[in-house]
Amino acid sequence: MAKKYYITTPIYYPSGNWHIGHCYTTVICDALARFHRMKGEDVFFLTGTDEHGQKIEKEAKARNITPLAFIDPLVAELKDMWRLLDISYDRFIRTTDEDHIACVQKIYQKLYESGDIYKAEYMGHYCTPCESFWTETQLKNGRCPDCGREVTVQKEESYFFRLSKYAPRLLKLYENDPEFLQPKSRVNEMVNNFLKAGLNDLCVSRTTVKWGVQLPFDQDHYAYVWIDALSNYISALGYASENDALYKKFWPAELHLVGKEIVRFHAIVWPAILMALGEPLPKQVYGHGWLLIGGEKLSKSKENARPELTEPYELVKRYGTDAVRYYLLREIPFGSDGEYTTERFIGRINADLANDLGNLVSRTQAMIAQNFGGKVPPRGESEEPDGELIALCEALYSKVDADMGALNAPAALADIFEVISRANKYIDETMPWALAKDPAKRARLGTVLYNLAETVRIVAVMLKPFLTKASQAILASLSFDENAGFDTLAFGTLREGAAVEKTAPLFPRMDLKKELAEVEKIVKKARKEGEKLAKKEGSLPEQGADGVPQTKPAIAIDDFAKIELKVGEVIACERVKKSEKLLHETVKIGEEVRSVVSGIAKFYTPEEMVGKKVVVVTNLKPATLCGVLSEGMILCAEDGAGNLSLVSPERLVESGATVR
Ligand code: ME8
Repeated sequence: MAKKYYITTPIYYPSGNWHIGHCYTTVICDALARFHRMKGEDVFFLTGTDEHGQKIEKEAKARNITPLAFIDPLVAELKDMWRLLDISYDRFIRTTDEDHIACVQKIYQKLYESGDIYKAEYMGHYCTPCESFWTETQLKNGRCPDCGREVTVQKEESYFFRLSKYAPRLLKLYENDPEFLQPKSRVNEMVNNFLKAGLNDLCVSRTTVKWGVQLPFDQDHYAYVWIDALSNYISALGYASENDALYKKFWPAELHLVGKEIVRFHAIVWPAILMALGEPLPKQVYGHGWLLIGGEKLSKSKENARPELTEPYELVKRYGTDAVRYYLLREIPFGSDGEYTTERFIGRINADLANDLGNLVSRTQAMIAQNFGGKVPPRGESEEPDGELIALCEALYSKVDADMGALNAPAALADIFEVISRANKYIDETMPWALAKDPAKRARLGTVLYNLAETVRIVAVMLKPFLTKASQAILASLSFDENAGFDTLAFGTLREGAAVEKTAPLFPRMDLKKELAEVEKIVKKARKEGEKLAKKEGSLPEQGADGVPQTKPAIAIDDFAKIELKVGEVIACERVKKSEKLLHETVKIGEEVRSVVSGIAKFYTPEEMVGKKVVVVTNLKPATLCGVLSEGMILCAEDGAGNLSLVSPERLVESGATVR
């Protein structure tokens, strides 16, 4: 029976603003899934979306639509992105899928019945954007230790999971199974920062957030999003359902690949839940590093995610699926962070794909066309330096297999490209163009070109998990089976006489300067469009023609009374995609939460805005600015030079207070 291989990505928050950082986990998982399939293993590759929780509930409310109406287009966008990147998942799970919801309810019921979930009063510090509760000691300067935003104190009757009970077993797990969590540095973090201090029981239900899975034993309570989300790894296989054949076959997973910021949930909470359920643990959780821009995590809520530059759709459109996959798989040292720049991206593609791989393929095709009428010549007798090239080709699979076993795609690609470089050097050493001039050397020329074609074929087979498009094109150009697996790797498999076609250059060389200028143009154009849209759709504050504030006619007090002004507190803030001027604030006004767009991005960063008390015009007709709903206007003072400064109450007042 074939070996099974179950691999998962985290499930994504459907928040839009996708950037290549998001693609990192999934592209690596895809390469691993494809690699294991080619080994003949029975692979199940899972990805999906994490759709419940307060954030979604609020976003939908702010737009006056249902959560699903808000989420569905984003899920479609994500699926489209995975299609563009050739992601070969076996299931795309949504936490709103019926079978998932039923499974989460069964998990809660089981844990409640076994006493691992119990009811008590909860008070904690909640970070809404991160959907995380923190204890007093975990806060950093009173703020969320993950994102630095303000937290709110929340108190309610809740259900708790006895996480504390599992701390000793978790510590043992880390002692006895060094493979469970990788890389090693993350183990130290879990053990020293969390486990050694002992664990608190985890609050696993909410009454305030209704967009979630209702608990089967208490209808007023809804599942905590992280328990809901983590359960996807087994609900997707039919755990605790009538149809649990996939679960029986594929669980435990070989690998949960996740970003380092969510290791805590996967390496502490998730194994404890599984222990409580009496189910086996995944064999490995791997916490990978981040894609950085300017030294900071590329992030949708920070200004560094310039959509025109980092949106996967744009990148694939400009450079192709393989270039984006290659960059992600090759450039970032596995386990560490890696900086993204256009220069590095173009540099990588030019050096490796256009020069090394592209040249090897096109030179081989051209020389076979020129000298052997486009047919693979006979292999003939080997002589030096053929042996070294052949030996490298023959050793390649076991090297790449070891690399992929260690999840090290950059090392696997480095090994494949070592063969490519060796083959290019082989061309320089054997000088086929000189052999072609001497009729007595025709057999030798045939051998050299055979060896090159065969190396190209082997390299193409090995590249299939990584470069999904180019590998197919190369194999097709050699009239070799595009579905070829690793069982075709023996050197000498390529048939004499097989047609070799010349293909268009696989990766045209890019001019970095031109590319940078082009990218700058795209950014400028996108920003201009954003501003135009903002002006057309909404009401950015107009200035007088010369920047001098316009004098308006006097109004009666009744006119002024028509304006409703209230104090609000900004609880979340992000930049508006494609706009230089706009910020999108989530403002809490008393009990109400509103989405507000304001033209202050040049004067305030999103991080600065969070926690600020502002004055909001609350009875302004809603408008859409750059596609984002605005349900009010934040008041600012504007100086003669057009600089804006927020208007705030001078003394501490509650949000919701009236301004008059
Ligand atoms: O965390 N570099 O979802 P998510 C590398 N819903 N990886 C990055 C990245 C960057 N700059 N930015 C994001 C969640 N990612 C939860 C998971 S699982 C039960 C629930 C990665 O949409 C991130 O590390 O915020 C994670 O692996 C994935 O994108 C999804 O992140």
